[in-house]
Amino acid sequence: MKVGIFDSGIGGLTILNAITKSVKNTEYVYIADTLFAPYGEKDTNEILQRCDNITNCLIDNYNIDILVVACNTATSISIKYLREKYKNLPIIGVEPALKPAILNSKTKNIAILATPTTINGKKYKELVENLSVNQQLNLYHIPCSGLAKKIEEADIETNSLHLFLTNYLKDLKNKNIDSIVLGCTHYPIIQDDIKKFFNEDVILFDSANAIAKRLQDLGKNKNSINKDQKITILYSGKISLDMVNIVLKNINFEIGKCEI
Ligand code: DGN
Repeated sequence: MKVGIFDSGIGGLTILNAITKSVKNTEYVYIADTLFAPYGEKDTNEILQRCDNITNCLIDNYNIDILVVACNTATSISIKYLREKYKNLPIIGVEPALKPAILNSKTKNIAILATPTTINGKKYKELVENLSVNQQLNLYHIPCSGLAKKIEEADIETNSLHLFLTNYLKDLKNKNIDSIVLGCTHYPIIQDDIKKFFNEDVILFDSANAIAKRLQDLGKNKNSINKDQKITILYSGKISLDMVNIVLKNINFEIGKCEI
């Protein structure tokens, strides 16, 4: 089975990391569209066009069986369009893990961190409406403009990141939050830094395991003739190899540039 997966940059590697651990015997081709990153603050039509080009590239050049859109922002904008256009290709998208966070929360005070595009998108608003029915919830939405870019540029474990996070998270300190949704695939990379702003027993939710489970289910009908796992990472602009290695610790991969 061949799986194509993409994000605007290294964020989707947090998804790749989880799925390669549970779905073996598979060839993975990952595209980091770093030439166009970050998607979070870009024009909707431009994002849609990039997602379409990347999907085309993965089908034409790599003959993929399944596509994973490993980016909340790209999913929010393009999933409907891609599913309509590429009818024969199973496509898995990612959305903020609000459901498990609501189920876990005792205080019903939940913070959701994501890009402005995800939080303001129709898809996420529908998710909130569907899940909040008849529930008393306090959802604190934090559109973390610029955070994915900082992570992409390897600005992690620095004072500058701490100040940046302080600006976004300081008002949440006394809100008795017990569950946090990491609604951007970049954010699990800095989850320890985020956790520091909250009580010790706060739980962070991302979507990686749910995507791995979904791929496992979809992959059951595909042939698994590959004996080994093969992972190829392609990037369209610049990429920090250090960051790729941090996310894909102990995983073998080949890496190279691509044109989109
Ligand atoms: N990693 C992406 C997401 O999950 O939304 C977006 C990051 C970005 O390009 N801003």
